[in-house]
Amino acid sequence: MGSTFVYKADPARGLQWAEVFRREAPEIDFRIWPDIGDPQRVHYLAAWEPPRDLAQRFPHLKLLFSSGAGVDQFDFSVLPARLPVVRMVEPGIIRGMVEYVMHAVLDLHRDMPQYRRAQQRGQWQPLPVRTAAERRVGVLGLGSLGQAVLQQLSAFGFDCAGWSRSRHVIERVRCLAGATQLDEFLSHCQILVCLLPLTEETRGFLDAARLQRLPAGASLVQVGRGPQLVLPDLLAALDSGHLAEAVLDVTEPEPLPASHPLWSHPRVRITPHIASMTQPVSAARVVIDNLRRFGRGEAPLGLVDRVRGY
Ligand code: NDP
Ligand code: OXD
Repeated sequence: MGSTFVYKADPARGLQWAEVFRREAPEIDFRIWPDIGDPQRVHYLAAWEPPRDLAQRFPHLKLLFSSGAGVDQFDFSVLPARLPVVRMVEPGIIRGMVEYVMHAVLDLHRDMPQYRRAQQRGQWQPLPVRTAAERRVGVLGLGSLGQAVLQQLSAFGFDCAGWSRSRHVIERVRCLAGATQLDEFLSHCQILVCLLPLTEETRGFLDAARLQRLPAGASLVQVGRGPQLVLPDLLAALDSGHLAEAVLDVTEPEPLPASHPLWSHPRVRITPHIASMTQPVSAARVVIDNLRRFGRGEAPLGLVDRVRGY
């Protein structure tokens, strides 16, 4: 019996996945939701939101892929306990995130928010130029995205640190780990980039106390997930002057209501969760590669640890 792969996310991108599967894995019957064919043959599903009755609908499912890097949108309690879940680790989404964060960090580093405001006032007002080596940048989360971002930040010459649950070793980056080194890490960060996954441990992570640990005048780039940042605490930290600027790509809720005070805050920039996106062609190739790994009895790359939640 052959295998069916069902794709359940944006159908236009699904067509690009289909083309890659047709060329590079013609033995797999690739289908785009809701055209699932015989549900008994569905062995693989890639989805942003899997159907709630997944276990009943696809009784022979062998692998569930998230169509994005995050898996916080999955309700693990309704997924069969032994079903392996794989998050998206692919070069396209990594490149997109590196671009977004580099843009945000360079903009903050070179005082562009102040120059934009000065322009609005018609003011020609040079500020001292600092070198990248004089700017301390830190990244929360040293996964596939955090590490790629740090590689580029350190190539620019920034004074870089990173923080994660377990210890990592990254060239030219001061890597700190665990609760005992969090305050030391935060006190380093004149620009803090959050690239943590959303889990029970990271919900509400960036609160008043942690924002207060950043050096006075620090800025935040939030690209992880909205519920990690306590928005009233962010507003208070900005309004007290402790935080200089915030760049938010993710918020809670999304979309942010039009009446929310952050929209008009002069020192906040908001983008609508577009820092990065899975790129269909490179993602489909990575998924095909993972199917082959799985077929050889190897663990797929990006396998989620359900206990940790990422
Ligand atoms: P990974 O799973 O590869 O990495 C997660 C990192 O976070 C790891 O270094 C992990 O530590 C660390 N971490 C997790 N929980 C904790 C904790 N409680 N304390 C300390 N460190 C922790 O994820 P990715 O790099 O692929 O993606 C990160 C997140 O970026 C995604 O989950 C998603 O939310 C967000 N994202 C946002 C996008 C956007 O457009 N805004 C696009 C894509 C992703 P350790 O290494 O020790 O396990
Ligand atoms: C993702 C995202 O997790 O787009 O891939 O946020």
